[in-house]
Amino acid sequence: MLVLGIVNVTPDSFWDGGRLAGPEAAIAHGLALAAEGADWLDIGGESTRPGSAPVSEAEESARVLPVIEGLAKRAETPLSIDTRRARVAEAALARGARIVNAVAGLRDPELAAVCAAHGATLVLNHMRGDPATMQRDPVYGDVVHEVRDELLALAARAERAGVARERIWLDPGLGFGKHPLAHNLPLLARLDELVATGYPVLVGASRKQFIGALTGAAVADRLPGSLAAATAAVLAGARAVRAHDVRETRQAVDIAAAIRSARAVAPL
Ligand code: PMM
Repeated sequence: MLVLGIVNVTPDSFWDGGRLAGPEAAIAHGLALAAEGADWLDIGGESTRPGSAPVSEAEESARVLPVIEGLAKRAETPLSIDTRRARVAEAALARGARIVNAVAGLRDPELAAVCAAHGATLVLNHMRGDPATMQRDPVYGDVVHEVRDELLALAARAERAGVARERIWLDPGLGFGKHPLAHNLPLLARLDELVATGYPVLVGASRKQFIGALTGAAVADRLPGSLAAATAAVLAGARAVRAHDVRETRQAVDIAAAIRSARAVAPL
């Protein structure tokens, strides 16, 4: 069970935006998350918060590349670049990242080829619409089937571009063009249908809006709900969860994973 620690080098992410001013603070945060038990660090330089405005490629690169370079030198932990852009991904891979977290899927048509050329692992995140407008009125028939089928189509495209099948992960993209309850909850409740595709599944629920919609809790008070969602994801077969709070998530998912694996153990 992998815990993916979030390092957002952005002024405007919904929870940690603006906390990591400058590369040194971001590197120190990444090292702290690794010490707390992160198996993988996810570095992002463009907020995809609903309603957020895009940043330029130059600005995004200036935010993330020094952090990737610093962490690659100082930590053994694998690094992913959370980006929509093939050129940012390529520069990050050249500086020591090994994973591309394709937060907007393959909208940049070069992204899969960049991953293939570097032998990188590729996380395909499901996003309907774009961050500026995606939460306006997302409409699905059966959200679980549609998300699964769209992710499978992206995976097929990535494989055609040369990415090895075993390097592809799927992520249902909670909050990315999803109604907080009508869409995110079935995606978590029926996560086993995504797991059944055979691709490893990553889930990012940490402190997201649906937890606030269910409980009224402000972002700062959503850790318990985040741990419940991570636990549900692991029990349904997710192989990794993306988290702001690595120490607490580590313990929750290790217990959930142990409970799940006990299903397979014959009674004494
Ligand atoms: N969520 C956010 C950003 N990147 N990437 C993946 N693969 N899955 C997610 O759920 C995801 C993501 C938004 O959260 P943040 O602003 O706290 O990083």
